[in-house]
Amino acid sequence: EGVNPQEYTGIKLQVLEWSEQGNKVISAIPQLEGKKIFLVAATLRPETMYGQTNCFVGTKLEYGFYQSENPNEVYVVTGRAARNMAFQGLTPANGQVVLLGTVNGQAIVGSKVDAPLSAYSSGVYVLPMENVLATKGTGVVTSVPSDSPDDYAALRDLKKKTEYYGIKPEWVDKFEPVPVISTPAFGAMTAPALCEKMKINSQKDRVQLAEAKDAAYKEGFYNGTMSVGEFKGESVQEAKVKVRDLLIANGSGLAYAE
Ligand code: A2H
Repeated sequence: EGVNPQEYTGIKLQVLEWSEQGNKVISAIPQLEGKKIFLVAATLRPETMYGQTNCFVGTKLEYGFYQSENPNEVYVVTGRAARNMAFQGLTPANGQVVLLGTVNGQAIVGSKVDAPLSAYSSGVYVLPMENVLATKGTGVVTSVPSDSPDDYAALRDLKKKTEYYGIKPEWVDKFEPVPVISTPAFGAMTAPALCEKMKINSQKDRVQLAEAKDAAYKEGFYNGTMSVGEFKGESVQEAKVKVRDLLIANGSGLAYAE
């Protein structure tokens, strides 16, 4: 971790339908009754949210249900993130953390969530990813396989081996990457182009993925143009803050730093 704060955009993915396991967990927590529950993902690329195809959690991570600043809303994040949120106006009172219950990442896999701005407007699924760190962000990663090599590699692994990963084919089958940003170097979809060029075979190819992530981020930021959405035709540098502001203004995003 560096010395400068990292400014994320928190993306609020409302749970539309719980997995079987998730349903058992939430049914046993009376304080959750009647509340809107959101998985909150931390992203550095709010302008890519049009291309969300799923949401990733760590199967071995523990998540909490935390009362948010809004009495009707509960956030699902790691305990570490909740403690940070308590000093950023995202809990009922400054410094206060109100934990209503806990759930293991594995139990929420297969839940259906609403991904704000996504082309998949009827919802996307919560899926497992091997490299979700407990020490970064909220422990929830929203997946944009068109522009994130990590997300592309992980989603492709899942599509190839649904049984191995314990997921249903319908959670991944029709969720293909969608073009969001075009760049001179990588065309309509940066992550698939880079993964092919660098022969990245799976989410386990950590060294090449780190390199691809760097290349994708730089090319997208400096040379990318929006191909969809409210700011279509604008540069990524301009659109980044506008999409972030739009998400925050319509209540589906929040400012989160650590
Ligand atoms: B980014 P930094 Cl399109 N574990 O969002 C692993 N990865 C995590 C995480 C965690 N606990 N929390 C957040 N992240 C991911 C979009 C995106 C991201 C795109 C392209 C690149 C990219 C869609 N996923 O990140 O180490 C999140 O994925 C590469 C910079 O704090 C978040 O932004 O710099 C990014 O890593 C934060 O990484």
